[in-house]
Amino acid sequence: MKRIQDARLYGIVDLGYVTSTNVERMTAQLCVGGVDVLQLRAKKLEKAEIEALARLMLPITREHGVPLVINDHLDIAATVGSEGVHVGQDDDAVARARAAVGTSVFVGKSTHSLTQAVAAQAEGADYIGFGPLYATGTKPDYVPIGLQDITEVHQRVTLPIFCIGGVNAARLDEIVAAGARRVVVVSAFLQAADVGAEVRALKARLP
Ligand code: TZP
Ligand code: MG
Repeated sequence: MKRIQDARLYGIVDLGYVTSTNVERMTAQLCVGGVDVLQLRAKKLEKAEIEALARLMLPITREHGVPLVINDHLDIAATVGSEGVHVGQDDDAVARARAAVGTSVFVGKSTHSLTQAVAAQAEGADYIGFGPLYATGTKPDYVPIGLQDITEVHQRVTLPIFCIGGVNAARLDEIVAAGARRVVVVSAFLQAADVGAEVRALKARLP
């Protein structure tokens, strides 16, 4: 199993872009393409359906040695035995997440500023998301933070930092030039004509 500490490219199966019927196929394509970690994110689905999707994904992600992260739902992560769980600023605290899923499961936290990033590290998160860098339809209500804090967040936070929000092939060079080492890509992968090829190509360009 790949370690979150070594992960550079983070994919998300977001049910805003993928239908339930296509989750298995999309999971396989993202894994074969080369994501290092994969999240299940389903803001509008019932819990039972999210749990069922997680159970569909797990054999595929495991076959590829890719850790599966459940977004928001600590109980689902604990029940299905995913490798990771992810919480946002308005979700459960990291300590609560860890208590729910146990010490072998890594806990990620979304951050939207330098202050939140430093706080997430102090709170005991295992990695952070940092963004949205750009305006994105995947998280439409959030104000983009731009690229200017990427260098400083890497100076102040020693955890793995995954830059997120509007990341795509066209923007990758400027994101990397701004100091990013790890990225999350959602819609640019899920909407690609050839998902596997898109993942492979973007990964090859991460320094
Ligand atoms: N958190 C901050 S931005 C974002 C999340 C979940 C969405 C990123 O999606 P995309 O499509 O890669 O912009
Ligand atoms: Mg959340």
